[in-house]
Amino acid sequence: MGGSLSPEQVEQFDEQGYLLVKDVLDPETDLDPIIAEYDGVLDALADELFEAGEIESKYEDLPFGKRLSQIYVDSGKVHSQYFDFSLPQKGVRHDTPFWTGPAVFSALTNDKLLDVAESIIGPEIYSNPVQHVRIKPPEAIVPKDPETGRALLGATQAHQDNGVVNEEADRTQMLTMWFSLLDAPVEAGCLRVEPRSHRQGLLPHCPAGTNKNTKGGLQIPEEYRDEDAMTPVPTKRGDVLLLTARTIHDSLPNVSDDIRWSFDLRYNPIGQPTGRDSFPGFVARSKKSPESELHDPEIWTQLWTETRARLAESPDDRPFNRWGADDFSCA
Ligand SMILES: O=C(O)CCC(=O)C(=O)O
Ligand SMILES: [Fe+2]
Repeated sequence: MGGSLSPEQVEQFDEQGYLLVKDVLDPETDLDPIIAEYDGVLDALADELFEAGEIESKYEDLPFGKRLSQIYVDSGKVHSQYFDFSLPQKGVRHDTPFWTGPAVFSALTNDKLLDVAESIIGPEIYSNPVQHVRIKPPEAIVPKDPETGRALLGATQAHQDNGVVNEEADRTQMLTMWFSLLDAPVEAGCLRVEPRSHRQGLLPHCPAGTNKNTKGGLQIPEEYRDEDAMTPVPTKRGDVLLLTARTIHDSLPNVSDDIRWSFDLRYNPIGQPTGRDSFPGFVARSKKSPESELHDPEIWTQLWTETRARLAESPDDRPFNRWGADDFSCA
């Protein structure tokens, strides 16, 4: 379990643009503490919404996934920002919620993940702040956007992660590490990748609402990609999927009856631009200067709290990506 990649795995990643690494994380010791932490976050959300009269019950007897889904249905809203360990791309307020608890921090700094990252980007590892938790309820019940009729938190459209950051990061060796907290089979809406698509450079991404993209989110138009080549990558708890910043990927809709729950983290060599420099990253591992590594989850929370205050006072008006899309993040 865990550990560095073999030379064959590194070669496969270089050739295919993605790699599924089985059993990197231990479901019980690495993932269950994160799930336990989010139980408390959901408790707090239920309390707030109940007190505000937005839900009829706190649904305390339901298991996490069913409870979260029921709360979204009952309130008619998705509350993804409440759980996320990042901030929205615009409209940050002093009270914008986010969650940067110690269990989340321990995932970002997990040695097994960093060993894998080191095999790809070397031993000077920066935790890039383009990162999300995605907890997607079954698409059939998730509240819809009243204008488009699309699920507010549904399938992700085809994109390259390089396409959803600024030009500054075009030469950054940004590695995406995606893992599911629960098994993510095809029906739960696992990721799909287009193998070898990373070799063709950065492709155009169309913002939602343009005639090339009626679906929402940034999307690479179909003529630039091979829909038939899209390969689903179902994951089990503990598996980690690696993507290059140029690998075309999307996700399937969640047609199961439970949530699809994932973390997507990004790492790059220290010193390279992150593509979102108004957000705080940190040194996760440095062989050269171990004293620069961040090991304190409270300082990490403080970085995000300060960032929130700064952005609430003076919003950063620079677009988050070169395509001028509005506020939907598919990164
Ligand atoms: O989890 C998803 O649906 C999309 C994830 C994604 O695009 C990413 O991790 O870069
Ligand atoms: Fe992505």
